[in-house]
Amino acid sequence: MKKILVTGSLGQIGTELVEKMRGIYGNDNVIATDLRKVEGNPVVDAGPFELLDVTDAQAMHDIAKKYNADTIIHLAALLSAVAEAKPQVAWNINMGGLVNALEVARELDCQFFTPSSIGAFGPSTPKVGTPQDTIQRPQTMYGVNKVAGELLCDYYYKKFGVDTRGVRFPGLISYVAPPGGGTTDYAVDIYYEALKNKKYTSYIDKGTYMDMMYMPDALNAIINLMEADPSKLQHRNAFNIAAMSFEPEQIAAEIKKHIPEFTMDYNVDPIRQAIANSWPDSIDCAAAQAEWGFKAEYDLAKMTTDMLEKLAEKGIK
Ligand code: NAD
Ligand code: AKB
Repeated sequence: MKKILVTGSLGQIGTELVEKMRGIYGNDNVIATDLRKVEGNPVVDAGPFELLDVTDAQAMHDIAKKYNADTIIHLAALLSAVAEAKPQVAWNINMGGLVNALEVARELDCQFFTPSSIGAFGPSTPKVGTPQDTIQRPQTMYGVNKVAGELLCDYYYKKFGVDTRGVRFPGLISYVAPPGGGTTDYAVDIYYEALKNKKYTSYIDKGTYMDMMYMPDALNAIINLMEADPSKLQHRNAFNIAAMSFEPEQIAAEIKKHIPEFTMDYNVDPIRQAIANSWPDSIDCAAAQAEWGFKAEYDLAKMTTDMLEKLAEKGIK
């Protein structure tokens, strides 16, 4: 990775990934792009930034060529709850954007990364210890996009030799940029509300387990997989990775250790609850561990301490 083009770079992942990669590869070597521009944001100000709608194939090609990109990190997408509300728009952005990005990678010989998700699994998938290779019959537009995306990336690798790599991210928890409309967002919102109001109303019901990961582990996973020796990769699109699995009562109990007066109640959102019910409780990460040494540093306790500290430093109270 020498010249890296990032799409959707102002989102939850891109905001932190661009900064981390600019620290490693050099400010001028990470070209951030997004549909929108946020003045004063370091992603826009600290290195090259271009407006790019990923459904515009020619514009993506032109920007990649202008900067001599040798790597594409394709992040632009609609997340599960938004995709379920606007399925046709989600298809256009999630699939149209992906095939455009893969075409640019093929034409300009770029290494390629795009994230899949635990949303690529569905109700008929084994729910506990979900294997790397298993049944994938999701019933959400987001899940349909993610399964099709995994297959498309494998196709570009096998048919055209594009070096495509990907992970199935669980819910990502972070304190820098807000999440963009997913099912797992409650596990971020709860920290803000705990500091601001000492209480939280969860839209996900008690007893609903989902895999999660703290953002520093997610960023390391992207970079480590992209730097991994290709001869060791038996899988490519996409590796199961997770750091913890919990249900709302458990994250609330962890927060209570720091904020004893914190309370939580429930007002379950049937749409996001149905999505969560169709996802695994906990996935098996053995392939990622064996093939490129995946390891997460943060568990629920360590993440909670860090989240509350970092949000307090940001002035959230
Ligand atoms: P996000 O919603 O926070 O950010 C997406 C970004 O894409 C936004 O900045 C948005 O402006 C941009 N965008 C939307 N439409 C666009 C378009 N047509 N052209 C260009 N940019 C456009 O998303 P994120 O959380 O950063 O997720 C990035 C990727 O990671 C997605 O593929 C998502 O499915 C995947 N993922 C995320 C999580 C998570 O918990 N955050 C978990 C699993 C997988
Ligand atoms: C979402 O909830 O949509 C994302 C994901 C797990 O893909 N956080």
